[in-house]
Amino acid sequence: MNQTLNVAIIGGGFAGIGTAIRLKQKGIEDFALLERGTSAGGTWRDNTYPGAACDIPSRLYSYSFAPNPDWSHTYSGSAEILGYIEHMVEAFDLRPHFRFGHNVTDVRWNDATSLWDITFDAQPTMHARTVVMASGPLANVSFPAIRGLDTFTGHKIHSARWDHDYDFTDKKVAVIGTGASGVQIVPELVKVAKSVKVFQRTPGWALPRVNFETRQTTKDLYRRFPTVQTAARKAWFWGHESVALGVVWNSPLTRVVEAVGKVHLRRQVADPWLRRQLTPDFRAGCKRLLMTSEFYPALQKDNCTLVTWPIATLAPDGIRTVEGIEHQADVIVFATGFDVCKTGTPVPIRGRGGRVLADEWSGGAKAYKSVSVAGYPNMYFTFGPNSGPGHSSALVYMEAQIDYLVDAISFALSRDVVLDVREDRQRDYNDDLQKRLQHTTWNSGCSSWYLTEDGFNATMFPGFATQYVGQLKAVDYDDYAVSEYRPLSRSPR
Ligand code: N01
Repeated sequence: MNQTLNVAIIGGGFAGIGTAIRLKQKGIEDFALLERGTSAGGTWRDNTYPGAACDIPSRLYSYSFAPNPDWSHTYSGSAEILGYIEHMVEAFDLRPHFRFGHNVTDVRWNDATSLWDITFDAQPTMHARTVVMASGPLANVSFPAIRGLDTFTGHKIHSARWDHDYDFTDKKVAVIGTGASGVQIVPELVKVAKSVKVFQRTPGWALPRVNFETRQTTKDLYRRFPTVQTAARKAWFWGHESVALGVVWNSPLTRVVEAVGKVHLRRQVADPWLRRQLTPDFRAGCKRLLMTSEFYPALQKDNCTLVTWPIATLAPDGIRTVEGIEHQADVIVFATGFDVCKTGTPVPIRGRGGRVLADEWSGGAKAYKSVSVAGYPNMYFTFGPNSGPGHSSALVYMEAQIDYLVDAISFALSRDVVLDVREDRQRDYNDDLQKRLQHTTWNSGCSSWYLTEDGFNATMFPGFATQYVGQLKAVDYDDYAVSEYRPLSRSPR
């Protein structure tokens, strides 16, 4: 096997697969998808908890270059999304490019060879002219730093590593966390468990999610007339753009979003005390909005209890809250989110002259247009710093990144050059970005996985999706230092 690749893509989830498809469509075939797991799918392979679904409509949570007329519902479940991903792998013949069981441990630029050296825990080192970091922000699960975590003798399950062998029937279940995952899991567990206690630290803003089944006639229409499907996607796109003014920016329209949330709560929860416990005390959008019509009704089932006392410690038989009550549990479900890398890098990355990206990002990650980082030539990030949408589909943003980086890769390969984004362009871009972030809901005073402990926002893009996509429409090579690729200076191996 050729161990010096034109492109190494790290991660075989949505971003890696999208990159692979676009590379192939540009005629670039010498690439590998380096995946630590044993199958494709990334977060949608890992998140198989009951009720797992996307809270963005499937028409928009899919690639425009791989439209799927067969989405069964407005919002699809995780199995269907994984099926879509697997279908892309087959339809675009990506399987030969996959290297499963390749757990990257180090990525290092070699100044002498102008190549990236990629090392693994159990595979020989590879070399690549280009690296695309597509490992995703939500890959590593996070167990909270709760006292006594190891003392609990019952079963522990994390939302993103579901144990499908565990039978919840007639069990006493505790769920910690009421974020996007928690609100999807609880309605499913109350259907089978004896009791479900939901431990909520911070109530979030929830908006209704109305999920319609797609009729066969609609699917047929989309198949026969793809432009109709494109139009439907555009309609969803602009629908989401229209809510950005209230969700992205801390503006008078944020009050309108909050009013919708309050009406939703009032319509679904009659008990004023429960309503009060579920009422957020931060601006809507600051944390990710919860799209659910099932969570509040589930909490009011006879076998479900909301616990809002802070957790003091886990005990052998359950969870003890600070007022001294011990809540017995057979199993604890941790819907406590992910270990999101905002101040380091998912794997050690060394650039020109041995510079270490984790050190440069120790105060918060920064990149140029979220895709390139100065000093790390021919390396591109998907879902890189400040590329998160608060109001639209991550895949819309990802598609823009992919098209941009594939253009840059194609340019560099065809002209035998190395592209390194200019430090001044990156600095100016980030100075402006951070100023704009001050006016957003995310920076309006709540804690979320979007911010570092110091409150630095390295995650979200402060604008419309149209602006994000627009800035990546074309690569401006003036933004990059372009140098000759000198393969002859390659050191002997
Ligand atoms: O994780 P989260 P998630 N004691 O970090 C609580 C994506 N996603 O897995 O808010 C008690 O949002 C924590 O409480 P608090 C999406 O991007 C997408 O739910 O920090 N509680 C919170 O309630 C999302 O943003 C879909 O006070 C503790 C919860 O655990 C991202 O994944 C579906 C605690 C963690 O919420 C993460 O969502 C699902 C402690 N010590 C997920 N520590 C789609 O539909 C944490 N918590 C696309």
